[in-house]
Amino acid sequence: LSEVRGEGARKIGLISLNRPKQLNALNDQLMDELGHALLAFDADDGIGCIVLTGSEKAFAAGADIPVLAAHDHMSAFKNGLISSNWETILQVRKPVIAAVAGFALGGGCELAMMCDFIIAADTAKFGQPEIKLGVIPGAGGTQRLPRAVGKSKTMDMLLTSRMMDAAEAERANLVSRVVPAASLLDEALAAAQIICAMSGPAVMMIKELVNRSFEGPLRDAVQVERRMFHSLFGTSDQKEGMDAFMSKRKPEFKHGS
Ligand code: DAK
Repeated sequence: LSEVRGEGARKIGLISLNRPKQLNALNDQLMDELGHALLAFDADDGIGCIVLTGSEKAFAAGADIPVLAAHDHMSAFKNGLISSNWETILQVRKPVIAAVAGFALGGGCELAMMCDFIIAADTAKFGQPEIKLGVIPGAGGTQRLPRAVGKSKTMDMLLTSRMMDAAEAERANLVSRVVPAASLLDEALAAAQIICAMSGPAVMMIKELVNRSFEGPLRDAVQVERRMFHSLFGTSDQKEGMDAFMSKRKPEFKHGS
């Protein structure tokens, strides 16, 4: 869902992820719509800043697991797993603020980290629980999370699958601020409104330069991550992990044997 909010010469593009029954699990259609909405706002001179949000219960609970579960190694490698619009957000030159309430897990956490900064509701929970499915993060999580919160917390979260609540996420610098859930959208829109009133070129240059401090080796690393992610679709643990999730039972992993 996308709409224009705010006042003044340059307004805010607000995008809301909206698959409530699946906790905003990210599938092709949603990622394509998101990609198009982002590019449309980016191209619109009347828009100065973009806010990306989800629902009260979930920003996004990750990639759509039944979609992932249908893949094998070659289909993942040849066609990608989900829409090519996964990284469209990285082409956007205007700032994108993630306003996160509830779950931001797996690809949902990775999507939030691809935004320029995260404002969290006190209900927010961040995690990269892919290991429970017998796989690893596939959209930058192994690279962007350590850049944000450091190695130890990243290892802890990725290896144990534990979630981080909003207070911990603020202490760890994953989010820029935590606000009461009831005022999340207002706070994010207020920040966006301030940015809209700033010089557009300066805003775009700050975004480009701050991102440059992360981007060089990151891209290569994410590409390596992608190939490894694809390769896990050749393991029985991936089939088992995803089947167990869909059958609502505990997985029994064979550890690659
Ligand atoms: N996919 C599909 N459906 C999901 C889902 C998901 N990720 N997460 C939740 N749902 C669905 C549940 O199946 C359930 O559906 P029904 O049974 O009602 O039909 C409904 O949403 C409500 O969920 P729960 O009943 O489980 O609700 P709870 O409050 O008990 O638990 C939860 C909420 C978020 C803790 C739990 O649903 C959960 O653990 N969800 C899975 C989280 C997860 O493992 N996420 C990581 C997925 S892997 C890539 C790009 C991205 C990715 C990979 C590659 N490339 C570009 C290569 C990303 C991968 C991932 O994100």
